Amino acid sequence: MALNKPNAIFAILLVASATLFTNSLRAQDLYQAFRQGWLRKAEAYKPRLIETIKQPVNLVKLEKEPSAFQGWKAVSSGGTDKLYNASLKTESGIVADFGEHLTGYFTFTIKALNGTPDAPVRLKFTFGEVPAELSVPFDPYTGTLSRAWLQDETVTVTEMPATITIPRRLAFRYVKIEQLGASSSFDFHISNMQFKATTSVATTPPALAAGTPQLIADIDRVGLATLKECMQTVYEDGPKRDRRLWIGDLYLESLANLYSFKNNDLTKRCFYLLAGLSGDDGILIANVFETPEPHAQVGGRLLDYCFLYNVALKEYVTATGDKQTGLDLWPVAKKQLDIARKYAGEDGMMDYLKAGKEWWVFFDWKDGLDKQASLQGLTIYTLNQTYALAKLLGKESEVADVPALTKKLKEAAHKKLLDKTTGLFVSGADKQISYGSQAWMILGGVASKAEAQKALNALPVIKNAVHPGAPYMFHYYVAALIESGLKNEAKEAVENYWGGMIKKGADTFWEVYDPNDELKSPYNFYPVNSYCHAWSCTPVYFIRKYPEIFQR
Ligand code: RAM
Repeated sequence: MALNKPNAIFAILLVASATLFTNSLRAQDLYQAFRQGWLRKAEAYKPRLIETIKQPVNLVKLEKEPSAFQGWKAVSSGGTDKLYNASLKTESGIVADFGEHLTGYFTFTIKALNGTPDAPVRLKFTFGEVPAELSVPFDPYTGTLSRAWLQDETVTVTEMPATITIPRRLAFRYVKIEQLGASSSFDFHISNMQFKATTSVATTPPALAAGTPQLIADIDRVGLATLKECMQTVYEDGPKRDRRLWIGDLYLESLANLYSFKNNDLTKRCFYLLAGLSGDDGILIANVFETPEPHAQVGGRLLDYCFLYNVALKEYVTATGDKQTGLDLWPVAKKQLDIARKYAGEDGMMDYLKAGKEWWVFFDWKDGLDKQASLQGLTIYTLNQTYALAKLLGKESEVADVPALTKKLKEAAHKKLLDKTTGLFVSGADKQISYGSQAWMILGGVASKAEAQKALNALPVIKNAVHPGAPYMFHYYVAALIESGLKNEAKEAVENYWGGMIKKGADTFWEVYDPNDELKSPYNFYPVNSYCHAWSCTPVYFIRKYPEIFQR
């Protein structure tokens, strides 16, 4: 349609104002000048995945056993020949064990044994990281996360022989094979199974000191396996679920990596990716996806994780001396401190109630945990760590207000949250006592060494103390024990908690572990928990960073 003159002028004006509007929107992007460069660097540091072909090592039977983890154990039931040589019709429900946790792609070959294949065959494969995942019915599904995270896959085979790869990437040790539909006029069998396992880990860390206690060596081995499985083209939180980069998980994985596989490029990739995908306001988004294009989870704002980005960056620059990455990403770290400034009150206390309304304030999977003390402690910790980063980078002048703010928050916390009679830190209106509150107050440096020891020593005998709900919070508790000089207690805590998982048969460490409630799930259905979870790998960091505590 041809435009007459007034219409043409109107159209030109419209385009011009639209361009102005878009430009003004772009101008609101705090990192406009850097964003594409950060994303390019993230791409440049993307690791090549190492692929290894694995075969099942055994067949197993799953047996109910009240003393086994979640009530199920896998008992060897012979070699894989039994499966490969027999008709699947008679072996439906058979379980193959690959002997270790693997992440990658599953391929099987199916062949007719006798008769003429005259109809499709339908099979169901269920992949599990732990025995209970293959034993507990998934339906009716009661979980709060997508039912589709559970790894049961139906495959219809229309002709045979056939070699079929299940398209979905899987994370598992055990696979159950069931026959859902077949014709009576022919028999068939699975003649081969293999798994293309992937990880970006290419190195083997040094052996632990001779004489390291066996349990610690086992914890280290399982921690390394956990970390290796989570190290794909980003630090994933869990290869089964959520299969993405979360800042909190990245922090703990990058610490463990510094003392083990030393894949610094992967750490850099994750820092740049998160920076490149942060909000236009400069605030980080807690979790991001790599495909089909790198993108952040819309609305995924988690306060504690914004702070931990700074801490992770500081630890990385300190350990590697890579100031360039620190300088590139300094604007991001600096910006996250606005969160502290926004919620710090005149009285030196963080307005945790307001923050809780405006953010997801996480800290742990623990119902009822009061987060006042944790938030106050983490904020102080972050201010300290970010200031240390600024010093490393020669940027103190850009955060000149930080030392005074830190002091104010610290003094207020000491005055308002330390119960001088019990020696314990309290949190919230009900003065709740928790492991988390003690840990974060101590890491924030609110307690003197003597006060810290007093608080941590008092904790185990407090009846109503809120315990950590997940290994994530347990990490900070152990870090606080070490920080306070309670070395034996730190070692015992690692031996009891992660050693507890080892004793229950863990091949990789779990997302959630409550020694008194093995069926605990933040998602109302424990088979959807992740049983190879990044934030649970941190004993690797403790054991290797502090050999004098753990390796003797
Ligand atoms: C869990 C994820 C991840 C964690 C978040 C907060 O669902 O698996 O590990 O960082 O919660």
